[in-house]
Amino acid sequence: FLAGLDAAGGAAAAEAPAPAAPPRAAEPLTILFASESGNSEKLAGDVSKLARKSGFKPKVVDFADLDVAALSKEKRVVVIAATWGEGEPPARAVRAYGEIMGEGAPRLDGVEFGVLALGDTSYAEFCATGKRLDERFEALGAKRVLPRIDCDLDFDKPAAAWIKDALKALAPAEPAGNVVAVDFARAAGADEEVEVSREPVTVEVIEHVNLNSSRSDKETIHLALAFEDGAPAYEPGDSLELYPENDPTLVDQILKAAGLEGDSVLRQALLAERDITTLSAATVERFVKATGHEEARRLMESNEVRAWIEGRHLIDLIETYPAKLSAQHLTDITRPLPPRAYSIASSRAEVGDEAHLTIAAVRYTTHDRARTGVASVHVADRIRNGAKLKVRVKPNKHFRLPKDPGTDVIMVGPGTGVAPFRAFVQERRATEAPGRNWLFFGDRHFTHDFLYQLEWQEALEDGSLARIDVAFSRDQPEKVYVQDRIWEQRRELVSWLDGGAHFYVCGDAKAMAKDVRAALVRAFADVKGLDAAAAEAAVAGLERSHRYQQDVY
Ligand code: 2AM
Repeated sequence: FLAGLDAAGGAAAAEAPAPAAPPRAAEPLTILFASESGNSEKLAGDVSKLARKSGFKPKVVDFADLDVAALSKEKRVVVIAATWGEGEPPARAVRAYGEIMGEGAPRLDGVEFGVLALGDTSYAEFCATGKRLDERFEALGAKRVLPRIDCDLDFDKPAAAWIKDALKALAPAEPAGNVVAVDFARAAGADEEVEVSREPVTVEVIEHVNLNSSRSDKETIHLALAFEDGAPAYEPGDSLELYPENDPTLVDQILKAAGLEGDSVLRQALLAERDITTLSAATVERFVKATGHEEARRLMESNEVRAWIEGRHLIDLIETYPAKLSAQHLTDITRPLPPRAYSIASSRAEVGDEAHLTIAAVRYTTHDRARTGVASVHVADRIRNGAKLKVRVKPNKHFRLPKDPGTDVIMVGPGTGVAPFRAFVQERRATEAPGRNWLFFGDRHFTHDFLYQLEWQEALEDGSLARIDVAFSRDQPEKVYVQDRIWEQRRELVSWLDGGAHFYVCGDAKAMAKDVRAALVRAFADVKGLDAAAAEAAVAGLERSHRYQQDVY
């Protein structure tokens, strides 16, 4: 049996003549996850499944619900942690993360652990949350049984391999020091489960409309997609991952700079399969390795590399440091093109075998070069009615309508953040949910940017919206934002919340979501006469009881 536990993994174990292992009690294994968009949570489920098959007794715990003091009682822990924004832990994990990092953290002597970190190499603080937890667990006395893995967006395969290694490393030792027969043979076939099993499907675009007026400085595409074989079972709150194609002009610029014009196979690969925009320190390193470019090496080894990367893309690197590249070099330098997730803006109860998306075209200029968002501008510029797209549902069970249809909901969704609330309102209308629905919407200008204005008017008329409060930020000299409306309506809002309403925020994570939360804390303090700490505790209580949910990006 032991032979089966080396590098060959489960398959070899099946061939080894297995001595009959004595029956043993399953060994406990705790899988902690810190998730924002659901990837860590999904991997935690994968670990759990494989662990159970391998003879462990797994327990999956969300950081949001973690009792940090009780961690010292664990025997072995797998930590799966995502990093968000500029090196921050996921919002729901902030409390427990702070407690683990803080002075009151328990000793973890006797705990064995391994960390799987998720991140995005296009951000400077790649995998910071996982790295810090990995160091912290060790500092608190826990024993690291295998090196941490830091995964980029294409984490499926490396994560699956690490999970297998982790379960081997965590397998309990017998007194003689031998590894107990954790049954990887029984786990044969588990590969498919650890890999993502949700296959993308092809859909047809049946509606493609710009929701902004032609005089707006924004362009927000409403996209209706038809599933041929019936819509997958998505729920309001879920996202749809869209597999984009790169800008063909950019592909040609890269091919030209690399001296590879005319390679049509490579061109197709760069269009549909490789991430040809992201420039990170890792990209520069891979470029230097592939080309041996001396000037680029000096940049890589200097302190300026981060500042240089800021606002630049791969094309800037290739044009600044010209080198003859091969197709293999370009593949080595780039990473796979990840799909982009968009909140679904429809309910199946209302639209049947369709899914709708609300996608703002991202266009900006940095370092004198026009830049475009890969997926959003693919949709805005190169997709029309009748086009086909590849998509995959990404469930989000942390952004859900209340189970009780009688519960009121308050929704805060400026800009494209309004998308999931269109799904919420459709669902509540189609299911005749008696709870009241209150929407806060904001954008730049009333006349150009009031997304889905007619639908909201109809919803107000048919009662599926009880009220809507809008903040058009640029229609007057002073900026007005959704949080200003929340503050103005604080009495009514707190009374809804006291009556059990759920509160939802979708949209910009960097500023808006934090400002909205702060406004709600101030509203509680003012309306209920609480001090700042008590008001903060009231909002934290809403979060803990899952009555304050956010989907931010
Ligand atoms: P602005 O662009 O005029 O600053 C949707 O993008 C809307 O969100 C816009 O009206 C935008 O205003 C606004 N917005 C920008 N920053 C915000 C913040 N910190 N909080 C709430 N809304 C914000």
